[in-house]
Amino acid sequence: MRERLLAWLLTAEGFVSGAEISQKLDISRGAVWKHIQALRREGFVITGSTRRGYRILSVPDILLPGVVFPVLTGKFGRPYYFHQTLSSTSDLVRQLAHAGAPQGTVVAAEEQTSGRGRRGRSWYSPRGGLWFSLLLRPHVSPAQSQTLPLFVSLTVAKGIERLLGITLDLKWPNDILLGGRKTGGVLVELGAEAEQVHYAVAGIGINVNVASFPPELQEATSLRIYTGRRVDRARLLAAILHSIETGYPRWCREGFAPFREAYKARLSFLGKHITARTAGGEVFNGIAADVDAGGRLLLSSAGGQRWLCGGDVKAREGVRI
Ligand code: BT5
Repeated sequence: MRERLLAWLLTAEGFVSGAEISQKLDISRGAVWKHIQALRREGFVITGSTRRGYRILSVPDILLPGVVFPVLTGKFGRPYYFHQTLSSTSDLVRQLAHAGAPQGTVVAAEEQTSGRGRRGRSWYSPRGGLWFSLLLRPHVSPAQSQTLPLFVSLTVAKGIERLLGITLDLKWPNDILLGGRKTGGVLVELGAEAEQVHYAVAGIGINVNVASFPPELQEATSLRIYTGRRVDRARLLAAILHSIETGYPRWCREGFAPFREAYKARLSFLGKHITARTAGGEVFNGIAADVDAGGRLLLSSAGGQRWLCGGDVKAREGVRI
């Protein structure tokens, strides 16, 4: 009920009278007042007078459903769950996936207490960021799903670029960078059997309005630090979901091939000397020469060529990327 009232107030041209609300929503004037008070407690600034009714003056910078719903443009983001604090948004999406939640389900949190990256690494998730997970149910093989993190990173970057008019870089396989510093990351976790993917949880973390980072993350930056302005996180979430949703049917049908050139165009270290560490701990040096349609990175060195399926890369000492 409160969401219907909020959606109405947000889209109304001017004041909406208490009597009209009470009649249309079939609730008492007292109940209308209670909902308005609850919205004020959540941070909405609402002016009201007995004669003219209610009008929203400002919306809080919190990813409440009532703030996010009006700006969503597609199916992704419905249903949408929001929590002030969660261990990890991906944990909740995984539970929802097991309970039969549909593709497009999104869980967002203002902060995560155990946000995670790949291979058990931790992800710093204070207030001010955009931390959310999206449930996908692609009809693809586990082999094709290898390129899902690359596809998601690319479309997340494109969504941010389109909204803010800035250019982002990508770092293979799943990092989003601004001016060479990490601004976001993508973690895809699968629920799959040998032949079939049942679901994929795309966990997306973007340092949006985060103002500072702990000493061990001095290589990180945020959209706010980089652009010098606060970013509307609800609109950013909507832009990212729109971007993923737009490319997703094609990725399901044709895989990563149609996205490969756009991905490579954003890879800041392509053609440069890098050091790569595989998931198994092996270290290779070489020139980052290519990324193929299977999402593998080609390392080229005097010793020959090597295709990497996953791992971490960084610039060789003294090389700027
Ligand atoms: C990632 O892992 O980059 C994937 C991050 C995914 C986070 C989202 S938030 C919503 C959802 N819920 C979750 O629990 N996770 C997802 P990886 O490539 O393994 O990078 C992890 C490394 O990045 C860490 O070891 C740190 O060095 C660094 N790092 C941690 N927090 C950071 C931050 N906020 N900004 C930049 N770098 C960070």
